[in-house]
Amino acid sequence: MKEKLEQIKQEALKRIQESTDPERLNEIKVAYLGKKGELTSLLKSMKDLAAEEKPKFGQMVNDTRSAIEDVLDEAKNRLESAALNEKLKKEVIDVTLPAKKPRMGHRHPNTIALEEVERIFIGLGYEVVSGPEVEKDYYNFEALNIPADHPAKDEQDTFYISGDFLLRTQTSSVQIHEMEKGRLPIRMIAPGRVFRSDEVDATHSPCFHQIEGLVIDKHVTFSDLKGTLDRFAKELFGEETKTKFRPHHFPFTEPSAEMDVSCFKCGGKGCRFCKGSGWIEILGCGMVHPHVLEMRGIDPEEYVGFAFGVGLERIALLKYEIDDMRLLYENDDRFLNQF
Ligand code: 2NL
Repeated sequence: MKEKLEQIKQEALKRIQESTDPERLNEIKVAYLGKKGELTSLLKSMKDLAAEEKPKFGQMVNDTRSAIEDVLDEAKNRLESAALNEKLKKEVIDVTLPAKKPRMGHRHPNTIALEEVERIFIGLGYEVVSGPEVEKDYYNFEALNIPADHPAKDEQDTFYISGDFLLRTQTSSVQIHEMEKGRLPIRMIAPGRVFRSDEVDATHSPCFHQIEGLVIDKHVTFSDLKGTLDRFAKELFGEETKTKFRPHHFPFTEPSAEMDVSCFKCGGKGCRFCKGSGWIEILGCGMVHPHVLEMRGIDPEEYVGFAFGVGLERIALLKYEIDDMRLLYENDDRFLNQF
């Protein structure tokens, strides 16, 4: 039986030394030291031994058990630390690698253009005012001399919310609210989102931005309007820019005009950009209609005003030579990153 014990021990040690994974060690442990393992069955066969041999043999079995246990523990530690080293080697982090560059956002061309326009008018002493995008029919149309049956209401067909409420078609409504406050004089611009029931194409969108300006004071003349907008054009497109005012019609101003600027591409000689005319249309303007003042309780004999409206997208498209308005709304990084 002693030989058998020795044989079991040698065999177990050999199998332990040969194993390369900790799972395997567990199986060996069960096979030799488990309840149905080899050592246990040897202990069970002790009943065949002489009484005086029993304690001695029991001791030997226990010694063998602890010898196997020690070697098992040692092998387990060895295999586990080898596995850990392997893992660490595989997962090594190269701290010298250059970091990924974060994608930085920046101002949208519309915003750049808006801030430029605001800078110019703030410099001329104007206030920047904003107002609601959902308006009453009254503030969007009636108060601007556009009664229910006026043809201009067709041209600016919009999105009606319910009953009397609609999405504003122009930011003039902000100026009506400002006039209502009863503080004069007024020198303001109202930039903001406006809505019209238009199909999307290279120059139209159902939602775009407008900047309207309003001045109301005593002794304001058409020359003030021309001088102000001429300065605006020169600041925006360069000192060499010339302006031209063509008669036009708006329901809320009288007289009314459209302002062209000399083409900043060809200097007025005529090119593809200005379609050969040398001029580019920029904005609409005029002297505030006396009826508009009257409706707001301002005496047109005492106070006079001028107003203008300019499309923000139009400015951005011209300034950055973008030929399709849809590019401004697509949020394509490759486009936006150029500004
Ligand atoms: C255009 C024309 C314009 C106005 C807007 C205005 C506002 C008030 C009173 C009178 Cl409260 N007028 N705004 C005046 C003339 C022209 O815009 O073509 N905009 C893109």
